[in-house]
Amino acid sequence: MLHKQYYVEQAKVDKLTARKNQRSDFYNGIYDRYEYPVLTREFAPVHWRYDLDEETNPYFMERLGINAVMNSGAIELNGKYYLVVRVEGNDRKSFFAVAESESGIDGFRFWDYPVVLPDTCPEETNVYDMRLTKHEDGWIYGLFCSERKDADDPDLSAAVAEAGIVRTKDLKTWERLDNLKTLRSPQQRNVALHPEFVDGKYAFYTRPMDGFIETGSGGGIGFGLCEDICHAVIDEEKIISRRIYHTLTESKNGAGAPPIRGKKCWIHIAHGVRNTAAGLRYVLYAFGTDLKDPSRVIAEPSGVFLVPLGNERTGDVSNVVFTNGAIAKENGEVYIYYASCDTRMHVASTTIDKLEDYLFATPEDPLRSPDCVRQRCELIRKNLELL
Ligand code: M1P
Repeated sequence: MLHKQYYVEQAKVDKLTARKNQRSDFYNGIYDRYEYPVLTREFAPVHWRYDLDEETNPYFMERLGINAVMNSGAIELNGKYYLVVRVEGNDRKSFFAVAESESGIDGFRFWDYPVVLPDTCPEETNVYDMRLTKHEDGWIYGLFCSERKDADDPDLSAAVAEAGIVRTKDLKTWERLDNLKTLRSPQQRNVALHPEFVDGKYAFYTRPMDGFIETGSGGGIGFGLCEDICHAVIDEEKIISRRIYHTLTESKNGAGAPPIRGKKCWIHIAHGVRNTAAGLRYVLYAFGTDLKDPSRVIAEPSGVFLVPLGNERTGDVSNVVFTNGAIAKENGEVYIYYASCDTRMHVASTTIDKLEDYLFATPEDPLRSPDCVRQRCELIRKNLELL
């Protein structure tokens, strides 16, 4: 017989998991948003948080609380939808856990145990933000941020970020490979693996950074090739999506999920960051690259793709949306999973056709107010002729 509160808490998790999600009344024609987050910390199993033994926990106290669930990799396997979720404990450390759903928009339930990655580096203090790639070599790769204290810097917050690499066939057994080495960039975060070979090599989207927070001389989202994924080394990183003054990527940007193969291009949904008086603002933007040469940008619609709205604007790190997972279904539907404010997970749904129309028919950013107003006046003039 368990403590009676166990049944109360478990009923709350079961109710959340059983809750049907539905499209909200938000409209922009590009994607649909949903009424409820797909995961919050309240979805974490009771047996992850409480000691269920009445002898050692007579007050039924939470022992290992969960603070947030966020930035999740996503994959469809055998008709089911899986998120590899960044779960942050009350101790600030993140770990990965698989949550499974039949629909992709609701019913996500965590597996009994979190992912236990091979522990290969004693200095590694935190791991987060896994991007999953179903690669044509047959493996599912997970690329994530591996963070440790910068031993050369006395500042207590000084850290080093590298890209860790694991691979699996079933999301249960994970093999750890060497961390990615980028010879020209001291730090890396937001690294994703392209799903196909490019010139017979593994292709990575990188984010060169001089420091842990600041990208410094890092110019944007990079692209680099390497032959051996088990000991991945990249020399040259070609910047494909540049940081630009007075745009949403002015402070930094980073790849989202690995790109989706469309009919006309590789579809990328990335994040861009700008500074404001209220701190950094993270939004999503999109671009398209050539199907044969994924390092060549061929579509660059202007402006934001998705921003935090309503309740999405508040949380542990406010004014942030972040994506590192998306699922393109066989029927052309696309689920984009995004976190708000490093706190909870949401889904937006669209289609490949809509995304490509958005990419190619949305005008580019003319980068100056006078040109932007001319661009808008042209749209208004054309519309007024129709009204
Ligand atoms: O807090 C917002 C995001 O900050 C980082 O992103 P970036 O490297 O682009 O600054 C990441 O740590 C991410 O986890 C976090 O959501």
